Amino acid sequence: MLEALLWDVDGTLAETERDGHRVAFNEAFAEHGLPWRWSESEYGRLLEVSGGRERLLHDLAGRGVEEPRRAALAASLHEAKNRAYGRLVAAGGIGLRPGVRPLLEGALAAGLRLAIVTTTSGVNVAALLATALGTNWRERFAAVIAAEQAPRKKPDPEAYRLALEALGLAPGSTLAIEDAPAGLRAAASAGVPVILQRSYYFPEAPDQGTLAAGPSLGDTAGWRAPVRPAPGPVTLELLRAWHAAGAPR
Ligand code: XBP
Repeated sequence: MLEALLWDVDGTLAETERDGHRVAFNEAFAEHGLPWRWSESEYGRLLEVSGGRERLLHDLAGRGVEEPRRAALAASLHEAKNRAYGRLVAAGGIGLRPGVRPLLEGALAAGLRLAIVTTTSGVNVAALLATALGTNWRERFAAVIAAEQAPRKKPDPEAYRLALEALGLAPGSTLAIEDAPAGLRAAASAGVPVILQRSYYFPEAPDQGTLAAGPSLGDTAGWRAPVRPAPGPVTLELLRAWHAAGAPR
């Protein structure tokens, strides 16, 4: 029986990367007097590295920035990026993706529990959700596992294992909603069944092993799923049916 929904954040709850984190990284570069900026396509390639600080370290290494300056610069840039991201989302720049809010509300009304399972810093999760759901956003979630709780980032399953532990649930009673290959791998390694909602940067993430995969929770069109959906948004009833039907492919 389905008892909890485990939500990835970036790309899944909201399209935060291109117009959120990327723009904020570029503001941080400008603030530090650095001449380079990450283009949309370059940032897409950099998303193969999970975690904003790790992404910076990777990029700085490629630009020949040596240790110990590399680590100090990455830390300072990451702090500046998170401040810029906070300002950007507080200004209402990034909303929840279609279909997400009704699913969150429907799940809570039906007595399911919600968890956040992300490799993003907690401060960024809080900034996004306080704007999208209100300052009492935290009350909706039985567990919030972010970068501080799970330093081994996706595709490592640590964040999912910690979420299951916090909820006291077996993986089979939960369902992860993810968008990126690293997230799919993290959930699968923890034994958590996954729904793949495709995102701007991962339109072609391989869907092997997922219960269902499609473009948007806001519309069942284009979904590959074990139970044929009626037209309209992806509902909690549908998620329950997919979960019940679901031996992963
Ligand atoms: C997405 C990430 C994050 C964000 C930036 O995580 O990899 O690194 O791009 O956030 P998820 P930070 O898909 O698990 O939500 O700078 O806070 O790392």
